[in-house]
Amino acid sequence: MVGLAALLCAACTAPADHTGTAGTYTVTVRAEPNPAALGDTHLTVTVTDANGKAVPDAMVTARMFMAGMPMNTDDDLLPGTPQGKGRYVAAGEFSMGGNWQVEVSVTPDNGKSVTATFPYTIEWKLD
Ligand SMILES: [Cu+2]
Repeated sequence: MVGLAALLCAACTAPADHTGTAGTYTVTVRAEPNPAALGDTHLTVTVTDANGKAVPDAMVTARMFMAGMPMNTDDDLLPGTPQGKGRYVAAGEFSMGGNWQVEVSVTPDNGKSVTATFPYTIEWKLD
């Protein structure tokens, strides 16, 4: 995990999907449990193209890291499993509380990788 400077993100604490842009794609990330919490998580990534159509055949990975911390390794590269209709699912873990980044990389069949990065604030669970 790694910790960049804390990003201001009002939406992070709401149980909402994160949506951003990767190249010409629109990428939406939902973490389960939702809102994201300490421990194992499933990330569902939805990719649509500039016309709003689902992109079902890209290679999608999600890298979970904390800026400034050494947990940023290739081990955190999680292959997304295509679920059809432009949805991809990856398993991962928020292994500590703090400010996380989830970097989603989309590589289309015939193109180069583009990325979108989403901030997640994870609270320590004290139970
Ligand atoms: Cu960390």
